[in-house]
Amino acid sequence: MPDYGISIACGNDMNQERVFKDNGRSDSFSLRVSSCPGVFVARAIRTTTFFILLCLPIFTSAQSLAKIYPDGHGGRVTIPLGDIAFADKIVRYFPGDPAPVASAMDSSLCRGIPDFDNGDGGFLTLGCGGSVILQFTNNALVNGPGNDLFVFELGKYVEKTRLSISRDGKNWIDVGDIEGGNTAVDISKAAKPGEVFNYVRLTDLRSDCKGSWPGADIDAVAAVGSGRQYTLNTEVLFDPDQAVIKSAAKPSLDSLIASINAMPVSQVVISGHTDSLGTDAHNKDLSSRRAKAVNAYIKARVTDKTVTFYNFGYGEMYPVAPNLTDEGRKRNRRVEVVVVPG
Ligand SMILES: [Ca+2]
Ligand SMILES: [Ca+2]
Repeated sequence: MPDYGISIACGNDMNQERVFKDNGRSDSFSLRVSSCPGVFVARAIRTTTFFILLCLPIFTSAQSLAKIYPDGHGGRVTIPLGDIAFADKIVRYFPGDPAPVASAMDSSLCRGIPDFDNGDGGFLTLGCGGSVILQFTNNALVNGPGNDLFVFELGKYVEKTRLSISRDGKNWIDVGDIEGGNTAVDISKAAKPGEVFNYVRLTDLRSDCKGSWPGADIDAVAAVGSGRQYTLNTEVLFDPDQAVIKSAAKPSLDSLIASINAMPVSQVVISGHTDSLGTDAHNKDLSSRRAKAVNAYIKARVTDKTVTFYNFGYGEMYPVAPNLTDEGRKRNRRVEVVVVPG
C-alpha cells in the first residue's frame, strides 16, 4: 500500500514548498463546445454545416485561474492556468508486469486535477514497466520559464518514471525522468521556440516492482508551461481553398483578441492544419498562408506589442480525426491558437 502521509524520507526536498512562478493569467474564452469553465455561453454562430458555441469570458483578476494544489508529498505547487493545465484525456494505458491491484488500474484516475485529497484513492498505478499516454485538449504544453511538466505522484517514494512528449501522439521526445523527490521536468532542451505539444507519456522504469502497487502511482499530470488552446474551424474563417479572412469570421476573432488584451500574454502560437485531400505541398502552403492571415489579424489588434507571435503551417501532418469521412476532414481543417500567459 502506498504511504499517503507527509514524509521527510521521500527525498531531500520533500518538505520544501515547491511553488512555481505565479505569473499566470488566463481567460475562459473558448471556441470549443466541450469546455468553457467559468464563462457564459454567449451565442452560437451558425455555419453552413454546424454550430460553434462562442463562450465569452468573465474578465476577473489576473490570478483568477491560477491555483495551488497539494503535490502529494506535503508540498504545494502553483499552476498558472489552474484546472485547465491538467491532462484532459487518457489515450492508452499499458499496465506493467506485474500489474497493480485492479482498483489502481482505472486510467481515468490520473486525468484532471489532483483529487487524492478528496480521499477517494483516485490514482493510477503504472505497474512494473507500465505506461500511460495522456492528451491535453483545451491547453497545450509549451516551454516556459523553469519546469514545464509536473507529475502528481503519490506514495512514499517517487518511482523512477520517464516523461516523453509529443505533438501528435505518435512521434515522441524523451524530456527527462522523475524519481526520488523530483516530480517535475523542464522541456526547454526538447522544445523549439513556439513549439506546442498535446501529449505526454509516462513510462515506469522498473525501479520498484514489489508489492500490490508496483511502479508510479499517478494522481494527475499538469502542464505548468501551458497555454490555453482555441480551435477555429477553417469554414468559419475562410472560403474553400482561400486564405483571406471572411468578414463573418471577425466577431469570433475579435472576441479572442479581447481575451488576449485582457491579460498578460507572453506568446501566441498559431498553427494551420488541413485535411488530407490534395497534395502535401498544396496543403502545407494553404495552411501556412491561413496561419499567417490569422496571425496578421490578431497581431495588429493585440495592444501589448511585446507579445511574441509564431505561425506555422503543418498541412495534413497532424490530423485530429480520421480523414475518411466528411466529418473527420472538417475537424482536421482548422487553425489552432495557443495563448500562453506571461
Ligand atoms: Ca487541460
Ligand atoms: Ca521550461
